[in-house]
Amino acid sequence: MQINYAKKEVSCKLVYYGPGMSGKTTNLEIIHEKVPNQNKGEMTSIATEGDRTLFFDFLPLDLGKVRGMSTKFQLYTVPGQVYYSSTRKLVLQGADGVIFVADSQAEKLAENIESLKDLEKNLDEYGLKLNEIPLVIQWNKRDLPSAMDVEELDKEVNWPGAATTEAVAAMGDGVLPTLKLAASIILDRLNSKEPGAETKTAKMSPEDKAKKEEVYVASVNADKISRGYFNQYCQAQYRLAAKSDEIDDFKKFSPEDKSKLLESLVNHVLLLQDAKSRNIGASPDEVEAQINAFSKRFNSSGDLDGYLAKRKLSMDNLRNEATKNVIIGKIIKDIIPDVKTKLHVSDSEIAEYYNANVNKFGGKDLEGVKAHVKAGLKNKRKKALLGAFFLKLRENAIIEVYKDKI
Ligand SMILES: Nc1nc2c(ncn2[C@@H]2O[C@H](COP(=O)(O)OP(=O)(O)OP(=O)(O)O)[C@@H](O)[C@H]2O)c(=O)[nH]1
Ligand SMILES: [Mg+2]
Repeated sequence: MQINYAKKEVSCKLVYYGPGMSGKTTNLEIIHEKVPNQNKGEMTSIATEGDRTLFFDFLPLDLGKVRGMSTKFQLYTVPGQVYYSSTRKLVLQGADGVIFVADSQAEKLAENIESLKDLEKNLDEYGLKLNEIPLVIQWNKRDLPSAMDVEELDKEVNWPGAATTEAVAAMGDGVLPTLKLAASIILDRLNSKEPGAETKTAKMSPEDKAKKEEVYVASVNADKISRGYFNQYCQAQYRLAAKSDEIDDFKKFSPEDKSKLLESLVNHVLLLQDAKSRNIGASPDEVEAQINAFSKRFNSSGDLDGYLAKRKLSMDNLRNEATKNVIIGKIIKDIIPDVKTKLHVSDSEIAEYYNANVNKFGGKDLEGVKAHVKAGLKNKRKKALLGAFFLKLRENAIIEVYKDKI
């Protein structure tokens, strides 16, 4: 939650979570349709392939004044498909509240439970608890014949004891009440500098308190980067780059290294934001193709598993990297249509580099190192192009880095 006292403005992030096809995007579409124009911004969706959400949907909303403060809500949905676990985690970052859209159909019970557990796990990584964060569970698709009784659903799914609503999102029923309920719980929280809340805080152990007060290391436009997420990013980057025999369980970084890693994470977030504004995403097939290309390094998939295990990396870490690479590739094509020409390295350039650095090649002749030199020069050029691109993104962004928090 960002509070700007000077502008008397509160900005909250509310995330719609839930299994695939439960109706999260539909909720946002209905809100977009029903809310008067002056109160809403544009809805952005990154969806292809039968309208499944690939990254997230986003809708900024102005809910008017509460106690003299104007309240803005940023609504997000996550992609429900099991595959997109890392994206869900990223979207959840900095959430002030969650609406869990459950599919009421009996055959979806297991998926609902799995998705809520997934939410619990992802929140935990940000130091948040399912029964502490403002949470509303929406029993959606009440119109379908196999919809379970809400009492039954409550017993089976609602172990956090969250507030619940019923909806037929596709018909627009129950969508705004769910949003209003979630918004009121979040705003109550804002006002809860009341005695009750303080007693609760006072009772918490110092560790719990530290966990609850999320610390941010940077903000990039509307997104905030928590320290927890940053630490995970550092470990993952280290593991991706490390030589496998030297992996530490937990790598400690120098302040300089941390600063550099934070710069690169800020770039990563800028990239995702830019991709969103260009409607660019990475489809599962594209991500898979990247991973396949990468695993060609190994002889069989067993070796890829071995590589990941040695580096204590998960498939998610790899997918994250692959997704980033796919998106970078597309953005480059978008901003530099003639990228192929720009990245072309000519024979004379290769020869020139070879002649200038001939002592580096240990007596090998030009033919023997040509491919290597070519790849190196191409990489250098790619880096320069990307550097210029990130510089431009940074110029147009509002970035704050809290060095003392890293
Ligand atoms: N019968 C019925 N269908 C619904 C209801 N709400 C949504 N749907 C339909 O369910 C399908 C999936 O809805 P989405 O809103 O795209 O689902 P989602 O949760 O965003 O799915 P992912 O992006 O894949 O995670 C669409 O065909 C909707 O029209 C409902 O209340 N009743
Ligand atoms: Mg969706």
